[in-house]
Amino acid sequence: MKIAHIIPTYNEKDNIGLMIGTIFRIGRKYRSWQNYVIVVDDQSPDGTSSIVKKYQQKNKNIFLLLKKKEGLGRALVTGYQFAVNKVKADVVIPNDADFQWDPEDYPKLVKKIGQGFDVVVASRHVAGSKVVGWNWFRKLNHDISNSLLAWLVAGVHEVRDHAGNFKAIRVKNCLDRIPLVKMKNAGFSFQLHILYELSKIGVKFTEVPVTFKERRLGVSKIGFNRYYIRDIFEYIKSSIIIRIDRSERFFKYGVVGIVGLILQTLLSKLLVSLNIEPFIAVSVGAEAAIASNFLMNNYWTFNKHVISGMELINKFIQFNAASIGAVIIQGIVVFFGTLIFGKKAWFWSMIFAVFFLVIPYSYFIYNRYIWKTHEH
Ligand SMILES: Nc1nc2c(ncn2[C@@H]2O[C@H](COP(=O)(O)OP(=O)(O)O)[C@@H](O)[C@H]2O)c(=O)[nH]1
Ligand SMILES: [Mg+2]
Repeated sequence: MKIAHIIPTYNEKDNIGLMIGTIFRIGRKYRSWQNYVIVVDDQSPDGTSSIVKKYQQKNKNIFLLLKKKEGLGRALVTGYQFAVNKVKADVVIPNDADFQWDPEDYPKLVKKIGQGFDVVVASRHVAGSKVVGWNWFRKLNHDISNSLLAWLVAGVHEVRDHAGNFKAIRVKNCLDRIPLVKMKNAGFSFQLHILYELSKIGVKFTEVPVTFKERRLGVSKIGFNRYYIRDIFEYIKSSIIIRIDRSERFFKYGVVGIVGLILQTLLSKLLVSLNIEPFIAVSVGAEAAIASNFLMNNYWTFNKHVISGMELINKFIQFNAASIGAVIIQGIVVFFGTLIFGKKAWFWSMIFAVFFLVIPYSYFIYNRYIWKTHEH
């Protein structure tokens, strides 16, 4: 198993060598692990990179990515992309250089990946977690971004600690499905954004309790400077964008469903009034609703990924194949409903079928098949 450790650095000359050494020392205890360290340095003026270069001479598994000062978020995107595309890692583990997150904990994270979890977050908010030495400013800063913004405003509930860097992420079928190129976060809002992106593709999350310590050497980059203010605003903006993204889709989804049901009712009513057997009328109506749902979802709900031409036809056939069960369920229920209660019962039979059978059925099918294929 290839494990890529991503360490963003800005003025970490006192920590980076020790961090690289510690990661490899721990890794050697596990025979089947190949460890790689990717240091993403924003040309730190303190000469962090020259220390990394020294280590590189003895170890081929160390990479140094040098870029201009663009912030933590940009550094992490660069590191993640390198880990996925160049190192072709199986697991990615970002961590800070300053030992606040103890690298000794990383085997615990990897083991959870081995147990089938896709995203394993080192957490300060689960039973057994501990935080040492936070002052009121750090605590307030964390509580606002974590509890107020990430949990309440953005509504990301897959984990309780959204703000930390230290985590393990499976690459195959997980991180490799995230559009990293589109992530533009400059600052620490990257942490929330990546969790949100991962939550959207429906992977398995877990949290591992750890002790979060004080920085031993060097200085924190957090404090009142122009980067910090920019990052705070970016975090607020990200939280709101995530909330809108979520609720907008949920809202549109509901509207599409209602429009489909109205269309189906009108068409079925028309056909019944033309003396067509109700179970056939309802089946035709159901098919019309499927077509309407499909087109509205394509051009409205998922308007950022509109498909067209041959692909639209292919997808429609796929969508129909998945939805055919819904047509059949309604046909059968209306057939027996009218058989037992008379022809007039067609409408309530249809409503019963839609709410108690078709909606749960579609929910299952969409989650299982349609969104899977949509995400790629
Ligand atoms: N490449 C890069 N790394 C950064 C930047 N800002 C912070 N880091 C690194 O990100 C990690 C966490 O930063 P730190 O200053 O400890 O933040 P704090 O723990 O919130 O006080 C450390 O390894 C920093 O060197 C940046 O702008 N660019
Ligand atoms: Mg730190």
